[in-house]
Amino acid sequence: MERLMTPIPHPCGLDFMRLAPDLSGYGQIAGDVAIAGTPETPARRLVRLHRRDTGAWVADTLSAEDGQYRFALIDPALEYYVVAFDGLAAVYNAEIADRVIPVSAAPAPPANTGRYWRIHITATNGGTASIQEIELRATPGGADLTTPATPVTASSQYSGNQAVAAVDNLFDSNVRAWVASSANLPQWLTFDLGTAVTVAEVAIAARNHPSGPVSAPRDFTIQYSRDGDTWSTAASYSGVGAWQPGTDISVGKRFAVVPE
Ligand SMILES: [Ca+2]
Repeated sequence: MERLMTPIPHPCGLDFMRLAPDLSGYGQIAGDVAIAGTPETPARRLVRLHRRDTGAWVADTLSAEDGQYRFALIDPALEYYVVAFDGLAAVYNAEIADRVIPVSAAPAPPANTGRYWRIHITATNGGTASIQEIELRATPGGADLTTPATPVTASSQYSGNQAVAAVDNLFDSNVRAWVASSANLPQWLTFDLGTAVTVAEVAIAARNHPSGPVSAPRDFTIQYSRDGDTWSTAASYSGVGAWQPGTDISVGKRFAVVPE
């Protein structure tokens, strides 16, 4: 006699798995197979997953030597039943676990964490948007996550004031600042940090130029994205004024980034 335990989540036991091509998702079903007795004997068995509503076959796997098996990448919204049997040996009857509900393993995107970050400017203090230098920091007052090699793109850039100038760590000339190519808004700068990071603080220095303070951001958001395509807003700021020409990052302003 063989029994099939009610499946429970566990991280291993996957030996091989064959999936019907029409079902997928982030659901997981895990359990173990054992031969009844004192003690029970773990059993290596063919384990087959079916949809409970239609009986359609979904996937096969083999339980490991310790009896454990796992199905992954299945639809978490469906119910299933699981059949374990010993195939050609035919010593034991097949055992069924019915009404099995997957555990959803969908990865929850962490708040305030992304590979791509940007400043999205919807208003300046009157001039064409510009920034001398911007720093993204994992901790307040911490190291700058950008470097002069960080890929930067902009909504637009003036020919002599490229987007990369916002992360070149140079303040000595106003050409070392990013300047948009027109006074149109919004304007933005996007940074590819290479891997997902959490940003806790942004420091911004206005362009080191007489026009820097009026061209500095007034209303803006700090946004993050996992793919550079879909954006989430980490923090919003409005009415930010009283900027000084940015001769150093300490002349700029610091903004705490808190998930919204
Ligand atoms: Ca710069």
